[in-house]
Amino acid sequence: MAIRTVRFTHPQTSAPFVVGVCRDPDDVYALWRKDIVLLVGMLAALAVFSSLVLGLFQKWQRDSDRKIAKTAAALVERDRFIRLITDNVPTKIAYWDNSLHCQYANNAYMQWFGKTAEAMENISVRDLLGEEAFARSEPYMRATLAGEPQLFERMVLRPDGSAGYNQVRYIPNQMNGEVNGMFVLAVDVTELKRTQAELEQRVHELHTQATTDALTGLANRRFFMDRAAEELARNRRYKQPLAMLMVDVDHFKNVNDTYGHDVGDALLRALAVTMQETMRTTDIVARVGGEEFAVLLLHTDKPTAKNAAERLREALGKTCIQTGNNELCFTVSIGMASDAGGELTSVDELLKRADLALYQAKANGRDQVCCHGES
Ligand code: GH3
Ligand code: MG
Ligand code: MG
Repeated sequence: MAIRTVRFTHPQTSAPFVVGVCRDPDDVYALWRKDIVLLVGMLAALAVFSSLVLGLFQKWQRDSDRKIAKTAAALVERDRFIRLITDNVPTKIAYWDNSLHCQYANNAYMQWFGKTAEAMENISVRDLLGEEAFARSEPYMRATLAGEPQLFERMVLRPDGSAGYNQVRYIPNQMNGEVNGMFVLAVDVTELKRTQAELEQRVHELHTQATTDALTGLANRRFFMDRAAEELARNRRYKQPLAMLMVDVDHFKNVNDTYGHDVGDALLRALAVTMQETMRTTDIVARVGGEEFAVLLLHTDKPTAKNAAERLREALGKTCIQTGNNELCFTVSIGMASDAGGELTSVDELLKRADLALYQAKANGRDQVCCHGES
């Protein structure tokens, strides 16, 4: 709007006067009209722009809702998938948070402890295992929560009271250097353990059968020869003396012929007991033939071995068995061969020398000890 200044040239008048100003309303409204058109135009533009933005926002929201719903559905499906797998494996699987409260347990795990899913939810490990089992497991759990995976075997009592064996694996759930909890994987190895124990027992029995004489329980010839070979090899290295005794019962055939085979067997068993009682525990005593025994005296020089052989001969001579009213006693002959320290390399040679000495003892009239190399 234009402002015009009007100056009166002769304003001296005492009478009031009125100034009338008149404007063409078209001029006035023209201005308004221009503004209103502008305003309406701007509002329309704003409305169009807002609707556009709103439309775009709603589309984005619908898209992201769809995406969230899809992701949620995928998560539910994955959860179902994982549960389907874990619930159908015999391995017991659980997840414990770092305050040792249960966050997940599969069917096998719940069944092992006889618990329902509701009972398992957020249960503390101490409540689940009980004080004693918890005390045994706690060090492994602490180590796992410190980031070290654990693997161990454990005897556990089932809710029905029966004992079982678990092979247990604790795996730390580590993220960005922090352990948030731990997975527990436990495999029932009860059957495996039982089979393993049976197998070990069988191996032990087979080993015993292969190395022991069934009649007397002494070492058999094979075991004796193997041990003698080992000891000879050791002696060559450490230059230690050793000696071998061959012991043969005198006129043993008479026992069988007169009293029967059973009595002969009983006498052989009695002689075996005496031999074990008389010799040192480090000596190796074996039954190497029908009524022949052998002894390997470790770290023993010739004079000491000779004394031991004499002691043995006397002890065996006093070993008698009762047959009815009779007491049966027999003498033995002993051949001895010795090695001062690493001279002999072959067990057969040592055995041969002891046999020759035994032959000598028999030839000299029995009930005596003969040493190889001495007449
Ligand atoms: P010597 O040694 O004094 O020359 O006479 P011997 O009678 O002991 O000699 P021989 O070697 O001829 O006899 C050994 C006997 O031992 C023959 C066999 O009947 C008996 N014999 C061998 N093994 C066993 C056994 O396991 N049980 C019994 N009862 N007798 C056995
Ligand atoms: Mg004989
Ligand atoms: Mg004999």
